[in-house]
Amino acid sequence: MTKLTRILAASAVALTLSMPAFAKEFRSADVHPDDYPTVMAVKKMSDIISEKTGGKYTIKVFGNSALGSEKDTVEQVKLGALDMVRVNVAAFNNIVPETIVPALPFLFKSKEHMRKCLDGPVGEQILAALESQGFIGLAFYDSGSRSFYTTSKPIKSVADVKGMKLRVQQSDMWVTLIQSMGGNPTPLPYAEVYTALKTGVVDGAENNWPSYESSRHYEVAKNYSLTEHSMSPELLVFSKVVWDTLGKEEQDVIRAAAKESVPYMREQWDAREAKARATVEAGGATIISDIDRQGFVDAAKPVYDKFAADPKLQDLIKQVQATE
Ligand code: GTR
Repeated sequence: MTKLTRILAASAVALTLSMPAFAKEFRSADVHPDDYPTVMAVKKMSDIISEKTGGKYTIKVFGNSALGSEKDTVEQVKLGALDMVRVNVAAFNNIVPETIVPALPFLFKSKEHMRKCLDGPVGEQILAALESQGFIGLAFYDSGSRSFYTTSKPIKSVADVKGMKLRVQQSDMWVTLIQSMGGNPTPLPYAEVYTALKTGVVDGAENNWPSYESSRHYEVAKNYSLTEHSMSPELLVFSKVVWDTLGKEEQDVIRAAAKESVPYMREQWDAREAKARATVEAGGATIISDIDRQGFVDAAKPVYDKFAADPKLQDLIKQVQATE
């Protein structure tokens, strides 16, 4: 044996001893960059899982839509080609009707109300409903309130929405919401919105502070109208195909780690919301807070009639309304 082969052999032994017998890195997708609260939270979840399994399991997050749009990655998770995904509930609206409930316009009274509902039985029922479609619902993350932003004419009342081309997430509920306000909805993947705004394919879009900021949409659509029309939360799901290959103990560790990442996510979220608002204001965005809110509430009613008439969804809505 030469000196080099002796060194190589010794390091191979050392490596084998320091690694668990079998290591698995789950792959998870996100449309946001590395420093966004949803991505940071899944990385936190990875640390928790790694610690609890002695390094046997970890999660690698592929951010920035690297694995495709939310719609694409949800399909990959269904097939088991991808282990996990963090998306907005909108990506599940057409697949699992229960996920429409927390996205309904003007449903939650406040951030605290939304958190309480999603942390309790309402949240559990929605997560459980995902299973029949091939998904394990692990947790909800915050997504703040969504508001409209436009490239030219600012939105102050429903009348302003009339005839406007507005980008929405790829969900029928969102398409109907914009139609009911008199606008022309354009469903597009998140990664395509910046160019659509810049080239005039759409006149505006809608999102929360951190997305408006991190996507740089504020640079091209400078009028941010505080309509706060939906608190559509984020969802963390695992592939049932992959889940069924895991033992009960491993499943419990994953579930618990997802839940444990929620308070961490919320801390990051609250800080990021404030920071994002300051960044867009400093970057030249105009915040319009003088809004005819009741007009938007009234215009959104047809969405409830069309998407929430099912008794199962009615029951969930009643539970939300009964939550103090
Ligand atoms: C963000 C959300 C993303 C995506 C995006 C969108 O607020 O975090 O998951 O849904 O909105 O509008 O497409």
